[in-house]
Amino acid sequence: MPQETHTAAPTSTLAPSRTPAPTSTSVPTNKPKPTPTASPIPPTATPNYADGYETDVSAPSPIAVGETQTRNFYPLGDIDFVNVMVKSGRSYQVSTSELALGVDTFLEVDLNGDHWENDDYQAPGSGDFSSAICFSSPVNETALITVTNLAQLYSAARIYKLDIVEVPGLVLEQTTLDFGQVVSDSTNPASQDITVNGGSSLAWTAAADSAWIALNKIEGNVPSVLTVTVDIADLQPGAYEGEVEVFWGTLCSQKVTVTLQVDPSQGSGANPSFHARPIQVSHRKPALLPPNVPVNFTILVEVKVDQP
Ligand SMILES: [Ca+2]
Ligand SMILES: [Ca+2]
Repeated sequence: MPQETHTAAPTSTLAPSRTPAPTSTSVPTNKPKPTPTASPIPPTATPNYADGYETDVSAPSPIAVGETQTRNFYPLGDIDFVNVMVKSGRSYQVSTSELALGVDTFLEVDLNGDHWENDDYQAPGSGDFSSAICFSSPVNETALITVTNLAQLYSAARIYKLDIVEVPGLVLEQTTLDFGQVVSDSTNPASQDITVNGGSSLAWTAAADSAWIALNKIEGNVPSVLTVTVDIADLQPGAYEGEVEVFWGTLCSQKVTVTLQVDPSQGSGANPSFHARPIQVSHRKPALLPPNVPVNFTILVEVKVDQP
């Protein structure tokens, strides 16, 4: 008997899948070019606008005799401190020059307990605010130079030049001339002398600042004597003070103070005891009310009962 065989049911064949339509290849777009990344800038140090001699607060920076330094006033509140070696018996001139806009130097020198200072050596109206000091040293020592900006403006542009040079020394034997008390309308007091000493044949000039002071010469060479007279003809009674200034070198000068007391002459009626006392008339200023201001009056009425 034939055995029944099972034929395997035909498996369904998979319907052929549709092949996907080829997709259109996308047109390559222009890819944005990578922007170059900025290379990092290495951090720079904060710019220092101070002059090359800073900082000089804790220890002044040095300058040599004959040297010129270009400096500025920066940062805020900057004051320049400078040291210079000076020698006994020598004289020196320290000065500032070529001041930028906003610079008005004030110069000081300290040496061996002595102090000199100068703001402006040019006259008012010159527009020049530079400074100069001449000094002589009795010792071999370090002098301290201090420069301040009186304009109080501080930036890299507030520039000036500082220099120190040796100069011939000049010595005035007198620093004051006191002509004492003189009676008005009398003869002038006796003249007095200023002795001018210093380096060999050093030239000097002189000037007085007051019309009542006269000089017998306005220039000379050391050693020499400068004679000073005072003329009281046009002076009213009172105290007078003037100056004689002697100049040498480029910027150096020294002043001699001249004092004089002119007293009233007798018979001039200047004695106050003979003056009639002026009659003093006082005017009482009336009180004024501003216009259109109402004024209130209060009238008090006292009623008395008549006694029978
Ligand atoms: Ca400075
Ligand atoms: Ca000045």
